[in-house]
Amino acid sequence: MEAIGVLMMCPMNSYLEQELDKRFKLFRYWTQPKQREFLAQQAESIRAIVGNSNSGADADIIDSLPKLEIVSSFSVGLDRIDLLKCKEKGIRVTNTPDVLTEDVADLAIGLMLAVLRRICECDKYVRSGAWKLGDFKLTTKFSGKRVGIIGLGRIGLAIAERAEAFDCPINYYSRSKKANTNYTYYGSVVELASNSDILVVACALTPETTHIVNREVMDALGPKGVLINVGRGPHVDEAELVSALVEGRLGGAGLDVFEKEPEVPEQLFGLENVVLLPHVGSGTVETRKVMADLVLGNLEAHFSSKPLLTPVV
Ligand code: 8YV
Repeated sequence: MEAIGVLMMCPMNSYLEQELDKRFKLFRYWTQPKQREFLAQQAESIRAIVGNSNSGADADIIDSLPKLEIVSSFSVGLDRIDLLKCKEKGIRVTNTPDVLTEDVADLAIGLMLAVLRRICECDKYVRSGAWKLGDFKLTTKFSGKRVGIIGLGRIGLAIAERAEAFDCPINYYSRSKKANTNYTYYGSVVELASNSDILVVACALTPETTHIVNREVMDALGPKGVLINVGRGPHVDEAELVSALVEGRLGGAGLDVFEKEPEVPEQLFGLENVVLLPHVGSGTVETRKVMADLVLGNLEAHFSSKPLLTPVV
C-alpha cells in the first residue's frame, strides 16, 4: 500500500503519523506552504484523507481531490466532514466511535465535580499558601444533583450511568423519547434545563444542534445551575454564556470545547465558578492509541477491499 497517497490534515497523534508514514505515501497538509498548488499537484495521487475534530474534509478539498475514496477521521464527531458530498461522490467515511466513550464520560463527571467542589480553585489555594491564612470556603454537593443530558447516545448514556452512581436523578433531551430507558425525558431543552441542576451537552454537532444551549436555556438553568460541555463549542452560544456567567445568571460551567478553539473568551479566565479544559475528552494515551489503530484499520480494510471497521458512509 506504500504507493497509496494519504493526506493527513493536521498534527493529531505521533503514533498515527508514524504508522501512516510506514504503510502509505503520507502527505502532511499543514506543512505545505502553498496548499492550493499542492492539492493541484497531488490531485491524481491522494486517495484518502485523515482528519480530526479540527480539520476534516470540506466541500472544497473533496472537490479538489478527484481520486479521493475514503475519509478516515481520528474522531467520533463528523461535523468537519461534508457527509452529503461524500455520499454523492461515493466516498467512504469512517470515525472512531465507542473507544473514546469512557474517557469522555469520565471527564464530564470530572468537570461536574471540579466546578461544584471548586477543585481547581482549591488546588490554587494550597499552592499559593492561602491555606495558611484560613480554610477554603464551603462548596456545593454533587451527589444527588439532577443531571440533564442533551443527547442520550453512546456518550450521553455513559455519563448517565456514571452519574447514577452518585445518586443523581437523570433527565434527558433527544429528538425522540428512548424506549429502553427509565430516565426522565423532556421534549425541549428549556424544559430539561428548568428541571436540572447540571446540564450536560453530549450530542453530535449538526445545523439543528448549533447553539442548542442559548440564552433561554441558560436562564432556565439559572443562577445555581451548571453547564457542562463535552460536545462541541458551537453547541453553546458562547457570547451569551459569557454574559450569563459574568452577570451571575448562570451558576457555573465546565467546558472542554469552545467555539473557536484554541481561542477562549478571556472574560472567563477570572471566574472561579468556571473550569476550562483544552479539548481533552478523549486525550488519554490508551484511547488515542486505539483511535489511531481504528483509523489505520479502516484504511487498510478499504484498500484491501474488506468491510470497513466503523463505517459512517
Ligand atoms: C478529539 C473529538 O479531540 O472524537 C471527537 O469527536 O473531538 C476528539 O476525540 C480529536 O479528534 C483528536 O484529534
